[in-house]
Amino acid sequence: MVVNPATEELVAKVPATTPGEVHAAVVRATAAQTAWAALAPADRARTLRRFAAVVDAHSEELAVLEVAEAGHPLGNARWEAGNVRDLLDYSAGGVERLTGSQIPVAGGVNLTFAEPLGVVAVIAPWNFPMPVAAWGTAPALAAGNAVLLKPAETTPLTALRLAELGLEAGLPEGLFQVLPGEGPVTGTALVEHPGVAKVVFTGSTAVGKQIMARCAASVKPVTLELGGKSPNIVFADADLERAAAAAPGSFLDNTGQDCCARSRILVQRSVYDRFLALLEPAVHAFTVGDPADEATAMGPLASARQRARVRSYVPEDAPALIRGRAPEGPGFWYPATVLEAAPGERAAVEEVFGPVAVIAPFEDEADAVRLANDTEYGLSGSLWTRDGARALRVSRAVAAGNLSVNSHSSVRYSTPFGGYKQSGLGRELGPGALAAFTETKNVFISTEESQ
Ligand code: TXE
Repeated sequence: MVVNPATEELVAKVPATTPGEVHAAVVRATAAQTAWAALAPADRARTLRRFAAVVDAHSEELAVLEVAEAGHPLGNARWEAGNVRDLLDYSAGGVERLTGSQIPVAGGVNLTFAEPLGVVAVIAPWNFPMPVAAWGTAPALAAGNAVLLKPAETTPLTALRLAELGLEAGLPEGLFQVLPGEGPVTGTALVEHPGVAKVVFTGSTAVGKQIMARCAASVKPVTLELGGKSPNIVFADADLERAAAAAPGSFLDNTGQDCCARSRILVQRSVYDRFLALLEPAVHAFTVGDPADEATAMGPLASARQRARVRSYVPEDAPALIRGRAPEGPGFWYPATVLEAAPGERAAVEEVFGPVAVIAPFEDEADAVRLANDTEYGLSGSLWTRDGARALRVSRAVAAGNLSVNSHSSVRYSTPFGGYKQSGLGRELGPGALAAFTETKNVFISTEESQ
């Protein structure tokens, strides 16, 4: 059931895919994949470029759908539609560059081939339904695979529309299918199906572990993009005004429902009070309201369930250092909240996935690195300093997949994205994205003369 998070109105009811229908989809996808992989690479690339062009032509419609199903501010949703288009174009550019190699050996010729895996399952979450669906789908298709995409229960609409646009662009029937449904039913049927060669999952760490265990039963490869509890480290030598102005976006964008959210703010003790004083007005300036309004920076949480989860960590009346305002009336609203980090408190160590950050002082560089790494997660992190050597030292010392210096930017379609530790396994996007959807085959051909 799709409910508009800003109005609580019913947007659509989408039927779930049964395990029997999953099986039929795998059969169709397998046939389509064989033909797709046999096409000239230039033809596959051309089809994906057409897909990008059709997405571009429908970008406003896709953005509006994302606002309706996920509550994203329109400006963010437009960026997301552009991200899908750009990733399709980028992946198309990789089709003809996906080459094998020739390795010198004695007695013959040794060749390697990058071969498609077959049918890939992409299981997407509800926090960024449209881009994350594309992050698995675009490179997998480009590498010659078929894709079965299971969107989250509450956000299937952009995924379903993307599949229609793919057909319009000329993707073969059956090559890219969207299978809405419940995770434990439709998702499990996909993960366990012997005809599915790989699973790409973005979601909670708990479900990621279950999926990995299920895949282990048949040694099926997985890519996992899981949770985070990322640090935002502010050193005393930083441009404090800039760091404070940027900090709200780093944990309030997407209403904090972002695996890269910098939800642990660590500030060097000598500038802690000054930073806090600068942060407060910056949080209040972060406009909250109707996501369909272009001026809005933060919309509601994505569902009643997610708001209940956030409240279970931090009730709206819990003591806070900074608390923003949330609109009254219908909608799953929750105010921007900054808490003093109390040792052992769940909100300080677990992923809240709402507009909530904890803040704590640190003494020196070693202390900052120790605190930053004191988590089971390792997805992203930011550090603010004017000292270039320190920027590099600390970036190398923080155990996370995506670090930003004097910035909170983590995601580009052309750079690798993924987590250390329990934040995930494997990388998406970037130059290696297509290779993650191939097997390497090695062929040795003897050049010995026959006797
Ligand atoms: O995630 P689930 P939930 C984190 C975030 C959030 C928490 C819970 O902290 O508060 O997870 O969210 C499908 N087999 N993230 O419960 O259940 C499900 O249908 C196969 C971080 O909504 O992991 C959906 O499509 N699939 C995260 C997807 O998994 C299954 C994004 C994600 O849902 C399944 C989302 C199963 N057994 C939540 N069970 C990120 N990394 O950004 C569920 N699914």
